[in-house]
Amino acid sequence: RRNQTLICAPIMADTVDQMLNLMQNAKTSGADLVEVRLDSLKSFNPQSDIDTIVKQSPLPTLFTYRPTWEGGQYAGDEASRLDALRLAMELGADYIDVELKAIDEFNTALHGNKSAKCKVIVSSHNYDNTPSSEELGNLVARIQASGADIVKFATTALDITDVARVFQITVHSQVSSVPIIAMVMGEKGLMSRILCPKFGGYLTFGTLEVGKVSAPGQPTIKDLLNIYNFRQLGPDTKIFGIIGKPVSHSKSPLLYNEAFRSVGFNGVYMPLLVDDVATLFRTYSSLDFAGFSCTIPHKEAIVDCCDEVDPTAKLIGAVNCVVRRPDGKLFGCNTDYVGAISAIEEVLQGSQPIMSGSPLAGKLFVVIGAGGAGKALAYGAKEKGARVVIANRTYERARELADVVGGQALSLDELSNFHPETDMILANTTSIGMQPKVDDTPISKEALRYYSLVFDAVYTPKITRLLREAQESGVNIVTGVEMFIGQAYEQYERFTGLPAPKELFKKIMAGY
Ligand code: SKM
Repeated sequence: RRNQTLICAPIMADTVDQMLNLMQNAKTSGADLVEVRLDSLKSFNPQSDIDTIVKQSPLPTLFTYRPTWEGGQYAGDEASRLDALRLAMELGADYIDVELKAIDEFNTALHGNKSAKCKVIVSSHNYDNTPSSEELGNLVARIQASGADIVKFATTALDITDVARVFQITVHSQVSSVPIIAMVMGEKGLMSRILCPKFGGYLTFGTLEVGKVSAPGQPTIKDLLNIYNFRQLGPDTKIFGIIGKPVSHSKSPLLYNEAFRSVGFNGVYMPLLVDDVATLFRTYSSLDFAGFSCTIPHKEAIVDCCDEVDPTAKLIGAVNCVVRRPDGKLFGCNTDYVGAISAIEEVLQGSQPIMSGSPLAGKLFVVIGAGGAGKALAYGAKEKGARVVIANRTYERARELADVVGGQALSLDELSNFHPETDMILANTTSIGMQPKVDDTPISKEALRYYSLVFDAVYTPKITRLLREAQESGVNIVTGVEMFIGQAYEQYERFTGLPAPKELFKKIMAGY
């Protein structure tokens, strides 16, 4: 274990018995403490219920009784609420959470009888946004001045760069020895929850089950421990991530984190829900942020955000891998085309006698989509000697890409009736058919018989409707999973300087 940061499981249930069960689960899952959300109880007898919970909890307890005016469920009078928290303190709670807005009243009622064992967390929640650094600094000062043992504030991420201001405050609190819990809620704030140990946060919240959150954006304890290697994170841990929008479907965190762990590489890899890459890079410019993968829809815009771009990626016009050099400069390259083209070649090779040169040479290669991945596939196919056709929803974009690679352009509507010959290759590079819209497909099933191989860059689900219909038509398929694994090899090598664990990557993806 490389850090002291605790994992706290929020416990919300209708009854005390259910709470006690969940608390056992929390312990089994690896949590360090539980947050008992008294406001979730349907009926509550303060004296006996708190006593039972304190006595029977398998883990240290934090009692929270969140009122509706701070985002909780308690709608009763304030005096009874604060009485219950005081009672929790008397009955042996390890921590209680009192809202900043209520702390003066709480302190007055306490008459200086603070239990020595119980730490008071004074908290503030902002469900609208993340204020400026200055405002956050003032907030922390006010919380500290209230007599808090531990400062807690949670804000809401409107943009992933909001998290930077909160990290800054956490680091600063370390310097002045103020224990702090600082979270940014929402999917765009996820890294604030995962990276607590790197920046020295006192605790982070981890849920028992997916979606059973007490505040937006909480990861599960399982993911914190098993995916993000939470106990191994520390000040020197390098940060990596996949830039995308959407991004929660990405399997990249599964691949890289497990591979990092297998060789003891001190890094963590996270999903980064990004609106604007330029702003991301401008904000997270330290050497800590060591590398990025990039997916839909940012692969093209990211090219101009890099300090240097590999010549092939520049030709393609899309970058899916960025590494930070020791001098801080960002270098972008494209590992997609090698990943996809080699997977396709492998299957084509399998059905033909071994020959020199690429089995793609001379084939009619139809690419659906003219975005980042479309450009990579078109470039790769062209380089292997195929004749390239681009089909895209917006015809003009198809035309532009076709002009670059010297091919033909179609609108997506024309695709199902396009079959100048048989034995063609089809590659979908759009997100059509990706979860959750798994019933979508870019081409009619009837048209698939003109193809000898169909590839889909979508990998969630592994077998898209397009691939299923290709299989039903007796056509060879290459899944997005194969491309996904292929493109990850080079990224891993660039991120770590180590050889890619190819077998491990295949094993991880086979299990999904
Ligand atoms: O090019 C890759 C990207 O590097 C990672 C990725 C993902 O994690 O879903 C998908 C592809 O766009």
